[in-house]
Amino acid sequence: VWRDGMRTVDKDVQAVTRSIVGHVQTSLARQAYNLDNLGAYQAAALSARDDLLVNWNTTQLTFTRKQPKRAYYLSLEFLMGRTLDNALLNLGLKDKFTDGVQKLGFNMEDVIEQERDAALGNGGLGRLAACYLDSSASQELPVWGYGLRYKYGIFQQLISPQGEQLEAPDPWLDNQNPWELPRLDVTYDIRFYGRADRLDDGTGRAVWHGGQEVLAVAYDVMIPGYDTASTNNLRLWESKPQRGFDLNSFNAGNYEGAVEASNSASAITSVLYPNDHTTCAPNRSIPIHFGKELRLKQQYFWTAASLADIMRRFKNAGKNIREFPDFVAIQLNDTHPTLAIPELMRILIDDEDLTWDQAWTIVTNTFFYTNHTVLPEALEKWPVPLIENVLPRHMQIIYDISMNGQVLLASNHVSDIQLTAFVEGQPKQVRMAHLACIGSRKVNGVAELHSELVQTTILKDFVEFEGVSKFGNVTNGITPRRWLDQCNPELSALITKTLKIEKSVWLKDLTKLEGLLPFAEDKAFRAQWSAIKQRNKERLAHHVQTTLGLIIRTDAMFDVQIKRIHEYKRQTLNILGVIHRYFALKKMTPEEKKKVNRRVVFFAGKAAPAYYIAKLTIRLIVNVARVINADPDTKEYLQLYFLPDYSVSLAEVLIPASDISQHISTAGTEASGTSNMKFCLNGGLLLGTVDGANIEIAEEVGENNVFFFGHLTPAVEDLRYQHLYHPVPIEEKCPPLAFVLNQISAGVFGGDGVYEPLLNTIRQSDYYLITDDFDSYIATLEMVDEAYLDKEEWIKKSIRTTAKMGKFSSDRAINEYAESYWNIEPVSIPTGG
Ligand code: 26Q
Repeated sequence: VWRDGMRTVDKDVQAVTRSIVGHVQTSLARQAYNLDNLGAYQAAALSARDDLLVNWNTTQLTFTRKQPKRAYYLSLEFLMGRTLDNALLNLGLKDKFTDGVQKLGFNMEDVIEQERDAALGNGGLGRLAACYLDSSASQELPVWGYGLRYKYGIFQQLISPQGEQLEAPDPWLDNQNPWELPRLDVTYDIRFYGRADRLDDGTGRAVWHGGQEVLAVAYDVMIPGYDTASTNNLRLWESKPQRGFDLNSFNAGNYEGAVEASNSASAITSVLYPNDHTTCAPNRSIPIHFGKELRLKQQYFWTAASLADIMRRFKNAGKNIREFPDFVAIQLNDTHPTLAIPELMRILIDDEDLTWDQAWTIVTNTFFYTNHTVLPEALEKWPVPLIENVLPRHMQIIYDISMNGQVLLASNHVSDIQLTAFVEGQPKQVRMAHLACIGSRKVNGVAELHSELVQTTILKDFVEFEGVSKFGNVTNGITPRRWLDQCNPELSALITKTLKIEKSVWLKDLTKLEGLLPFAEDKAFRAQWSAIKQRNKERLAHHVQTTLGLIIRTDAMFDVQIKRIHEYKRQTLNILGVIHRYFALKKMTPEEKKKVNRRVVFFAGKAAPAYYIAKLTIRLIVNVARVINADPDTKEYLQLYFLPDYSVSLAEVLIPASDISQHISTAGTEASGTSNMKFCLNGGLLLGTVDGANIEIAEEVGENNVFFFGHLTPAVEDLRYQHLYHPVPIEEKCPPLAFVLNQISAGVFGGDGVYEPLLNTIRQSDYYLITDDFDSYIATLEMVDEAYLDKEEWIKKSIRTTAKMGKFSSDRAINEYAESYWNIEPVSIPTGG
């Protein structure tokens, strides 16, 4: 018998039940005998929260006493998912609680399912932030997260009978949230608009006054480390009016005006922006500035409150302001928090009386910037007039930073200083990536290839100017606690048994998985391995049946693509491949069909509400599914599902069930990808392009264990040039693809011509190279089929893949940030409160 991890809280089952029942009576004001699952969840959560609080307090007290250098992770998104299961696992109390709720007549899995996801993020960037918090606490690193407490997280996705995506609000706080602690005493006044008057004392200082003031209120979320008492904090800001409403307007009879200011204050943190990779509506049918002011206000509100909080903590420690970078490192998660750079300049110059140079030295030793994309349309740019209006003082500072940069550049004999200017264009816009770069100590990308592209494309001129040593790479990682132990408990147990080490050892040093390699040769082990995959498929099928009422066959290969819907991720390539397979099946004789590998293809993912082409892609998938799944000629061999409302919790069911997953972005477009790591960790094989972290996964697991296809990054630009200046009709270039497109146009999947704009993106510029990669994609899918038919060989690949995923633990990634960038060290926390 191995321990389920060191218990950081000492408790027996009786104490657990007592505590749960206590919460039923006193916190929920209910009786234990007529409790439902939701009540049981709430009481269990409150009970677990008591335990978290003890560790959280000890941790924060230890930090205050020891005053270590701390790191702050500024992210507009934290895609946390559910908390209860994770909290119990990290506390080492899962077994006790499972027994405890059972004694009260409940099933732990049902109880866990009652919790709503905290979905304060769009996708990869937000989930990465969540994994990094888990790893920071687990590595006992003094790291806090700062974000916004959106009232509504990412929208809920519904699919209409026509297959269209519909968006509904996500009122995740409706059932109240046991995981947050309101800190109504921790507040800051945040100013917008008004005027900035420079003092004419030659210091460059200014006074910013007037305008609107909004209150930032702190809510703290406890982040428990795994197998340690170390419990970090995620501080989320809520916006509130400074006073309930404007009494002057009210008394003057202007009731609407009286509540208007109050509404506009609350609006700042009311909803997460559902766009990823597009800073404006992609089809440009919506004016570029539409809705942008609120986003800018979100960004400033959050960075200003976070910096004020960091500054207050720093000052309470009684240090000299010049020591700021010795005690504070701030990581900018993409350019969204870039306003923190001019904001810290403002604080240091206007409030702390430092000179420009003193302030700039502090700033450029405090910030670190991670880039998450090189797609041009995703790079943030803010119109100068908008910043001037909302943040007049910051616009002055940005101009000053720009001017100083230009002077420096000129003295460094940089060839074309225009390129590095970050206030450019007509109308003038501020390029946030340039500002983030120049104001940071280090800049990194999120996978080797991507970091290379950052240095050779978007920030090329800064490499020339500031030297290559400013630039680096930290390949993303994922937490093996959630993405293996929690989502795939059977596989986790088999691994522990096989490695003959405690679970807490390999979950904290994931390279230990290599010990599984010899067992790939062990037939009995392979049988257990594949039986677990089979049960995970049945678990998924059961989930789909209970939530959607669909019956899915489980005696087939499960082929999964789950991620935000975007042209660069090429869900279109996948669906066109499915249609190609469908017609191939229809042509087969019964004899031929017998040799076919059965496939169930799953898609899930949300489209940005204004992203017309992405929404059409969903519609096409849903309608193709309708035809294929009903066709008696093919339905035994090919099934297709679009699962609505993709979420962290849905991913936790889908990923362990996958035989193969698709990560098929046009080469050079996917910065890293992180679900690729999750699938491989769970023994799913990877079908992908030579892009992002796929490349490093292949390096680890061996090229013979992944399925690569498609053109490579250096070819992409040339191919696009060819499309533009030497177009070849698809009929000539790729007849099988032309056939598929024509079938869609002919209405085989209904739609009455609605898909034409989507098909035209391929027929016309084909920016994402569907026509160039289709043949090799189809050929590779066939290789996958063939490989799957050799069951034993496939399981070996699966085992070897899991065994070699150690590098992709977010523990490794967070340690790289801590050591090479932030210069922070672990602080051990005494157990037992
Ligand atoms: C920006 C301005 C205005 C409105 C929205 C945005 C915005 C919001 C979210 C822009 C981008 C995002 C999200 C980007 C994202 O998730 N990127 C992904 O980050 C992952 C973690 O590094 C990578 O693995 C993925 O490759 C990358 O696409």
